[in-house]
Amino acid sequence: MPKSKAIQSPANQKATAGKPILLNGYVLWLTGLSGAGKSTIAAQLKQELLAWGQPVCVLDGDRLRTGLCSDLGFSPEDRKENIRRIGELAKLFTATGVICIVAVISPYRADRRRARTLIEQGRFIEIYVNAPLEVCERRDPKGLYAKARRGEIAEFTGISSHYEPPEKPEIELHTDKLSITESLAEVLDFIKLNVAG
Ligand code: ADX
Repeated sequence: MPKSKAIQSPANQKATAGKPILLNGYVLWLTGLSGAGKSTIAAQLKQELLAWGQPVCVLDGDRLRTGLCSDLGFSPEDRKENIRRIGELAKLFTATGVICIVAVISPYRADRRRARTLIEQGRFIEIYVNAPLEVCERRDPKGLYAKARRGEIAEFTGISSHYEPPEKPEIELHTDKLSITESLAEVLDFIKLNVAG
C-alpha cells in the first residue's frame, strides 16, 4: 500500500502533533447488513479523523436515499445504480484529498469491486462490518427486520434479498463481539500502520 507524504505548515504541525496526516484521499468503504453498525462506526470515525485535522466526509446509505438516490429502490438493478453513484461520488471526494467514509449495505461483490476500480490502487479500504443476521435482527434499530418478516418490506437484505460477504476485506470488524471503541481502534490502527505516511 502506498504511503502518503505529510507536508505540514507550522500551525498545522502544532495542532496535529503526534497525529498522522494523510494528504491524499482515501475511501473507507463500510459494508454489512442493516443494523451491523456501519453508520455508528462511520460517524465516530469521522470525529476521530477530524480531530487528526483530516478533511472527512461521510456518505451514508440512509441519507443518500433521501436525496441523490431517492429515485432508487432495492432491486438488484437499483442497488447496483446506488453503489455506482456512491462510488463515483467517493472518487470525486478522494480526488480533492478528502477521506471519504462510505456506509452502505452494498450487498453485491461485483458492485463493490466496480467501486474499488474507480479509486487509485491501495486507496480503497474495504471494511466488512460483520454481525450475524440473528444479532442484527435482534437489534433491529429501525424495526425493519420485523416488517420484513411480516412481509411488509420486500427484498430486504438478509431476509428476502441476499448479501455477499467480502472475500478479502482489508479490515473485518466482528461487531457482535467488539465494542464500538474497539472497532474504531482496529480501523485507526490499520490507518496508522498502512495508510499514514
Ligand atoms: S444498498 O443495498 O443499496 O447498499 P443502502 O445502504 O443504500 O442499501 O440503504 C440501506 C438502508 O435502507 C437500510 O439501512 C434500511 O434503513 C433501508 N432499507 C429500506 N428498505 C430496505 C431493503 N429492502 N433492504 C435493505 N435496506 C432497506
